[in-house]
Amino acid sequence: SAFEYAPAPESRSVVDIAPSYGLFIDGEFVEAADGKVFKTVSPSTEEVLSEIAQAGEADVDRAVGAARKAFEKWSALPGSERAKYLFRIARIIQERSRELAVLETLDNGKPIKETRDADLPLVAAHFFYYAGWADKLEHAGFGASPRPLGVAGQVIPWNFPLLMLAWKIAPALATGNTVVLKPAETTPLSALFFADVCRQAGLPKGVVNILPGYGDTGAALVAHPDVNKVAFTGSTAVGKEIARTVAGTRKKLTLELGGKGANIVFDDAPIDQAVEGIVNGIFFNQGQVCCAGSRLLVQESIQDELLDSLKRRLSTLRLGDPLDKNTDIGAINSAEQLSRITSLVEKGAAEGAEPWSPECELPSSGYWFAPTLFTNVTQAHTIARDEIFGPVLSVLTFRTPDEAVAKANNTQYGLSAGIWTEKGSRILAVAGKLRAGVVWSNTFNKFDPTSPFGGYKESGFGREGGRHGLEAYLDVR
Ligand code: TXE
Repeated sequence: SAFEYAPAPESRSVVDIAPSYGLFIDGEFVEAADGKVFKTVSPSTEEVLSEIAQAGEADVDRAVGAARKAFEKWSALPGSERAKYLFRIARIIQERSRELAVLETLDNGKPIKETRDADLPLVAAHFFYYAGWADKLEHAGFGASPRPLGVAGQVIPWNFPLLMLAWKIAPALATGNTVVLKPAETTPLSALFFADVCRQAGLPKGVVNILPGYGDTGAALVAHPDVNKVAFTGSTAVGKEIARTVAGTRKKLTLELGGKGANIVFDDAPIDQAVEGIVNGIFFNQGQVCCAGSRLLVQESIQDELLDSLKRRLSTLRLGDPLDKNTDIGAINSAEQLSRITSLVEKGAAEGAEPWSPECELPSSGYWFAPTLFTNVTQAHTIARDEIFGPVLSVLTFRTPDEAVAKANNTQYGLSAGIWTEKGSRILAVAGKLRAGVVWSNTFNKFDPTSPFGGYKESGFGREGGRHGLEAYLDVR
């Protein structure tokens, strides 16, 4: 079958994973005050990778205290001095990117090809980019000398553990804020490794604190009275809960939540290029991407041709060991996520949509889901409305550009969209009508630290990345 290939695994021995890790508070790795720990497993094998200290309320209080104390000196440094630390962090990440890529792949389950070629280069790029802003804030359009907010409480998800950390920490530090960050419970390792990078860079104690834990740790951080700024990426349900907690306080809030991106393919699109974009849009990171192109809107006249090409392409994807450099589809991050995907796919079939998957053998241990596409999907179907956050594509059709726009916008979300056509005028006309924070044309899932990213409607508010990403961490003066 297309799924047989000669494995060439990246060696996991390039990274040292300790049997246990502490919380990172005030420049030191420490145990949780109540001694609690949890395990992190490799989703591709279910092997326990390490035992992690689990932060409770007392630890949140201690970390926020350390960040508050560090804020006085850190915010008073000239921007050019803060820049030096950020440049140093960026360079260390580059130097240690092989270790970090393997670690991220082990803890998350995504293919090494992605951590090596997408996650890690983007992580370093974010630190370089925001290092460059640190001494130019008075030229950023936020007044003559904009002020940092104080202590930032940041809660991140598991789909891009280190990249989400970079999106949150780089702008916070560049603007003179200090940070307490809670990584997701299934992927704490790269954040703890980053703590070590901070030490290596000589970052002053308390400027960055890392508190692994579950949702209750995140909730305690968000609610802490001495946190001035809350930044969250995760589910829309938790985002709303956080918004309720923050309401009535003076904390500044940014939320980056779910999505149901439409990839719109017109009849004049370059088909091969579009097929690559569709595959990248929904199967990159097993579809566990907030801006995934999870709905394909194809112009009716080319539906058959496009679906034939797409199926042929899907039959060549290789699913398996994420450390294998040839692997295209890795493991789903957790048993919980796998069961969420499975139940939505079952619902899709029960409601009358037609599933199709390439022939593909799933490994016997770990969390796996075969690439799936659904045809005969209508807008009323659950799989056309709910975020699946897995390798599942729902195919809908349209006849006119107006119908495409109406269908693309027919969602509670508003994060991303893609347009495939040779006509520049059509790109501009359609993009202007799409209610999505990011619109790609003739490409998909392209990221760059210079571009702001964020959503409309239930996809959240505020922007991360680019000059706009600074705004979330500054008070205008
Ligand atoms: O998200 P949660 P989950 C979507 C996606 C996925 C679904 C559920 O559809 O299927 O959400 O994923 C922390 N206060 N996205 O359950 O629970 C939690 O510990 C403060 C889209 O993993 O939102 C983790 O660190 N924090 C998304 C983080 O929030 C809380 C990425 C995200 O977990 C908390 C992830 C609370 N009450 C999931 N409860 C995206 N936008 O990219 C949990 N957390």
